[in-house]
Amino acid sequence: MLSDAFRARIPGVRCLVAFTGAGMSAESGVSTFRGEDGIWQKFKPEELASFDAFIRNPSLVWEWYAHRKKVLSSVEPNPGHLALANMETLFPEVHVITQNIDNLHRRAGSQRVHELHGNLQRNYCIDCRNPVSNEGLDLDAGAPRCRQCGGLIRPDVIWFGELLPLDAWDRSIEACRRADLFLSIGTSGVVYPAATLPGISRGAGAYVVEINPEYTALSDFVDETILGKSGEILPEVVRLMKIELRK
Ligand code: BV8
Ligand code: ZN
Repeated sequence: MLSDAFRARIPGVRCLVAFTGAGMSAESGVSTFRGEDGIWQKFKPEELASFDAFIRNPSLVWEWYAHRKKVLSSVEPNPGHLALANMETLFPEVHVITQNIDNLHRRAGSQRVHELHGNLQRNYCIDCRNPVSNEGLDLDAGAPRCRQCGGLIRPDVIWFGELLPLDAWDRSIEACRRADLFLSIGTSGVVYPAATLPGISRGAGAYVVEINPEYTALSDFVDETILGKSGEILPEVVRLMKIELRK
């Protein structure tokens, strides 16, 4: 499963970065975006995941996010999430940089999680920015209004055309530059600027390994691709890492 080059790197790893996308949560039952069953098959991203779409049709956008929030309350972290959390016991510094908004890395126990595209557990008022948790919302009552000022409440996620959270982005860039090993897991690598991270880390000297059942837009720019499902591959990678570290 692991190449000699990958095995050779493991003993010297001080900083490991795991960069994850929707495929990481596929085995938890959270659908991806661009696969054959992906949610973008039914909708176009611009139609839903943008501020303009939200202002044009708040109840349609809320219907989509309310559905995804309900899905998230019924899913669990899968063995891939748990394996990444376990890696924190093997190396001095492990960062999870995720494009996902499903909160599953935190629920799996990962401590250093950088959320580039926000988190579906959080919402805020577009006028007074009053934060509102999911518990404070009736997910079946259309687009909710702020109790303080009556403004529209939106999910705390980064839509197309919106800037990524600067602190999460800065910390991610810093971790990528320090990484000895960079795992790109379950992402098609088509959304920017997140998709620039593997190249930045490789340019700074990291060994970059992609884990995905198929080749992606990133495959030509990584050191190796392990074809398979992250929920199956990652526990095996942790088992082999432990053997290499005991030698
Ligand atoms: C930005 C949150 C600066 C919401 C998401 C014009 C104007 C402005 C910007 C742009 C523009 N043109 C292009 C851009 C940049 C744009 C962009 O990249 N567009 C792309 C589509 C071309 N980016 C932005 O707008 C970003 N902001 O640039 O700001 C700026 C600002 C103003 C003006 C100029 C510049 C913001 C991007 C963030 C968008 N928000 N999500 C929500 O979720 O509802 S993006 C969305 O895509 C998710 O976050 C998702 O994570 C992300 C990436 O997708 P993936 O995670 O890779 O998922 P995907 O389904 O594609 O792939 C799944 C993979 O898993 C597959 O490879 C599959 O094989 C694999 N898989 C399946 N099963 C498994 C598996 N792998 C492992 N195990 C399995 N079991
Ligand atoms: Zn308000």
